[in-house]
Amino acid sequence: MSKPRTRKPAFQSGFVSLLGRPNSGKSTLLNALTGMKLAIVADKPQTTRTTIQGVWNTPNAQVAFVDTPGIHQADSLFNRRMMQSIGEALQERDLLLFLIDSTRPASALDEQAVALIREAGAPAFAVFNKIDALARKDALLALIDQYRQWHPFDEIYPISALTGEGVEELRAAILKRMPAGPAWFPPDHVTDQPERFLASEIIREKILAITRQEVPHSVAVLIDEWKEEGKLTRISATIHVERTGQKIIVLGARGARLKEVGTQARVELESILGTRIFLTLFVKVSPNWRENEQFLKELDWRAMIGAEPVAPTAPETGDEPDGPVIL
Ligand SMILES: Nc1nc2c(ncn2[C@@H]2O[C@H](COP(=O)(O)OP(=O)(O)OP(=O)(O)O)[C@@H](O)[C@H]2O)c(=O)[nH]1
Ligand SMILES: [Mg+2]
Repeated sequence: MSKPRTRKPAFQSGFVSLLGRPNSGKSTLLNALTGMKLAIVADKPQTTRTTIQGVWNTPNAQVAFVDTPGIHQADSLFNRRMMQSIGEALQERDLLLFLIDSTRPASALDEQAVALIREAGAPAFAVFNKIDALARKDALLALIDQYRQWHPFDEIYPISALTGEGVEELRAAILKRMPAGPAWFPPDHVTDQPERFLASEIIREKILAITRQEVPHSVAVLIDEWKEEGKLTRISATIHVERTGQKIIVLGARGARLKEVGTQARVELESILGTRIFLTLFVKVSPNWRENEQFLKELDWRAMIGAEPVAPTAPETGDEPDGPVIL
């Protein structure tokens, strides 16, 4: 008698975009789903400025997650670019995850954000995040009802991207929705962003963590130099701000704040890149960079690929760069 043949499950693969209003926890979830620090996180809105891919590999499946900037009203050239990248992340996806900060009441802006999901026409889950911080769980039910009225989401998941609560259930549900298909990326491909972009982001994350008000939106970090010398990587970067007052804030008394930023960034980069890092930071006032086409081009890592380190040609600069602060 012949043995009954067991059929190997078909390989599944797909693209899943993470969308939602600023600060809802999209990047935290990307990192949780992939188990890696791929996107920076801050308690400020509009932290993520470009789409960032993170690939999750299992023996039988490959899911490419795409983190996006928070859906917001664009008021500068830079913000319009961010909204364009969200538009791209809505196209041809197998699944959309719409993240909601459950600790905040729903507003008209949230309804407008949901409208983007409706227009995309792809299957979508509503992911109610930050349930660890909910004072009253029954408030969540009312919030879920509200979102259900706005859009017939395919599935609803309450989670905490921070503590991991509900993330495994979400992951299993995502997998069920992935179509049969080949692995689109080699198994060691974890992200599309180059190391030098990640480095500039880690530096920006440390600045966001220590500055308030208008500074986070005004900060851009460009890598000027990246030299690998055996086990040592020399990185030099310029932190661009829009005004002299912001430069003073970033520098701190006798450069102490900048030094702290550099130390924290270096320690994290050494652990991510697995090399010793020699980091040099400069601060420069670059008025109006958010409206400067050329500057935004340099900021876009997709334009950096294959490019040799370039000295940032900042727009009419207010003054000379400060530094270097060597760490
Ligand atoms: N309590 C709690 N905080 C969370 C959770 N997920 C994210 N946060 C916090 O919420 C803040 C925003 O998180 P991000 O992951 O940067 O949010 P985002 O949606 O990517 O934000 P943008 O990139 O600005 O659109 C950070 O302070 C996170 O630590 C969660 O599940 N619980
Ligand atoms: Mg983000």
